[in-house]
Amino acid sequence: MKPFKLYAITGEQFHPGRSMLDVMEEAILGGCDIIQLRDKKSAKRDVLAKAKALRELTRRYGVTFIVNDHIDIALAVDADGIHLGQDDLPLADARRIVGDKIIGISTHAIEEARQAERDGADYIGVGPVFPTKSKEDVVAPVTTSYVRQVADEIRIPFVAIGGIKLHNADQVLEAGATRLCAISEIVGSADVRGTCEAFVAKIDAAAARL
Ligand code: TZP
Ligand code: MG
Repeated sequence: MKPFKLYAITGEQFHPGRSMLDVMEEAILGGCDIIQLRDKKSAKRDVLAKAKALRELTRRYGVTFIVNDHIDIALAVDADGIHLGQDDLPLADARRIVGDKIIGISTHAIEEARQAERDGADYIGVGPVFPTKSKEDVVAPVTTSYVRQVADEIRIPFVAIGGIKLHNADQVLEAGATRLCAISEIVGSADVRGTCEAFVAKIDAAAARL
C-alpha cells in the first residue's frame, strides 16, 4: 500500500451542521493521506452514497480510501481497501473476496497483531491507546506500552488510534508510532485543516528524531 502517516476516520456526530465531504476535504488539504468511511448507524444505501462521494473526493487528491465493515460497498465503489475488526469476517476469507485490495485489521493485544501479520494484513490499527468516546463497544485502553511492543516486533505498517489528540500525540510517537489516526480531534475541530497540519508536523518531527 502507499505510505501514509495521518489517517482520518469519518465521525459525523462530531461536526453537526457541517458536511462530511467538506470536513474530509479539509482534512486532506491539511495532510491526511488516508481516509476511512466509518458509519455504523446509516442504512446501507446511505453508506453506499457516502462511499461513492468519498471515493470521488479521495481519487481527486490521490488519497487512499478505506471502507469500514462493508466489503460489498468497498468493492462497489472501488475503494482501495477495507478495515475489519476482530469480530468481522476473518482475514483469509476477506482476502478471497477483495483480492489485492488493502486489508486493515484492528488489534488490541500483541497476539492479535502477530496473527494479523501472519494472515497477511496490509496494516493494523493499534488501540485504543487512550480512553475514547468515539467507539461504542470499545475495549480498555491498551496504553502506549502496546504501541511500543508493536513498534518493536511487528513488521507491517501500524497506525495508533483511540483518544489521540494534539496534546498527547507526542507520547504515542515517543512510544514508536510513525502513523497516527484520529476521529474526534480531527473532524470535531473548528480548524480541521490546521489540526491536521499540526499532527503532520508532530509526526515529521518525530521521524526526524529517529
Ligand atoms: N477504534 C479504536 S478507538 C476508535 C476506533 C474506531 C475511536 C477513535 O476515535 P477518537 O475520537 O480519535 O478517540
Ligand atoms: Mg468492523
